[in-house]
Amino acid sequence: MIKPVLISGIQPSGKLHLGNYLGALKNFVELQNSGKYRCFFFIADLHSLTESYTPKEKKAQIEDLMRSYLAAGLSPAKATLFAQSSIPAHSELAWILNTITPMGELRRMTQFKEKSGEGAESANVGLFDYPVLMAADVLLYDTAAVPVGDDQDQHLELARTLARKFNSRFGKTFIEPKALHTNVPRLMSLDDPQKKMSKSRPAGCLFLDDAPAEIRAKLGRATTDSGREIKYDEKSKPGISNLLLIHSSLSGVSISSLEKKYAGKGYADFKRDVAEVVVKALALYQAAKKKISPTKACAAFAKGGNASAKIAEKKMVEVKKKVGLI
Ligand code: LTN
Repeated sequence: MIKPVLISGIQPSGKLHLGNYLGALKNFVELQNSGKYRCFFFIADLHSLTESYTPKEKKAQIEDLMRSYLAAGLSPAKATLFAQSSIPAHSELAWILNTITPMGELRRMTQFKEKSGEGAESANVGLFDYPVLMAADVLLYDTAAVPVGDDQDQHLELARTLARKFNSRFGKTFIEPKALHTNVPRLMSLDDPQKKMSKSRPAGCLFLDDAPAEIRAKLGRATTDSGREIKYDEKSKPGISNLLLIHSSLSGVSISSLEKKYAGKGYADFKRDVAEVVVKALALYQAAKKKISPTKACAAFAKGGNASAKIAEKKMVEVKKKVGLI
């Protein structure tokens, strides 16, 4: 039986945090290990050039993300791992798709509107064109499933629209990909549980590379709520609910069992325990990452790059024939 293709990527644009891990990376590893898909996981380095960076920073971010993929459990023996920029077909297909993409579709994209803000006219064209490159990433591999957060649904819908449009104009070439939503926890910032955990709020953000002392300090300072009960209630107890979610996601103990376990106990004890759960979970990842050198990581991604390039180039020949370039 041939397995359906699954693809996803993460941008190398700064340190990964626990929200990224539970929202994407951990899920990638589970999908890889399920054996149900032919998996491709890549580093969306071209996409990440749409945000400000220095070349030195960028190179370090790419190497760091490669090592993080491997440390989290993605394996070149089970999935094809590669860097987007190592395969020219991604940019090449993006260009051809550009020529069938209406400006209006891209102008409507919520992420573009949010990221460009008031300054849409000075925003770089890459930011505007971001969803078309993403469509190319997916369509090149005859992808069936794309695990993404719901913030990417609109982009994936565009990929489907472009596949349909290309197919109807030039003949069946692409498969329409589907978003794969799994139940991922949405972590909130430790210092302000009304806001999403994000690297732009470092005090409330648990980074995967944080040392145990930092983790304990951040959790010690985490905002709790009025009252003293340890109970899941996002509305009246957003801080405690977020900590319960973090504990449960990493320990595997259900939230209701945790509520029972901590009945009658104080916030301070609970926060200390959450810190230990986080320290323990990250220790495994951090130890694995230490053992993976940038050279070793780059070699694994180069191998995957060769394998994906073959598939992508074959697809490009088909595309070029269809549109009359060759
Ligand atoms: N836009 C995605 C990253 C991304 C991606 C993709 C995900 C780029 N290309 C193709 C899935 C498939 C993000 O920022 N989460």
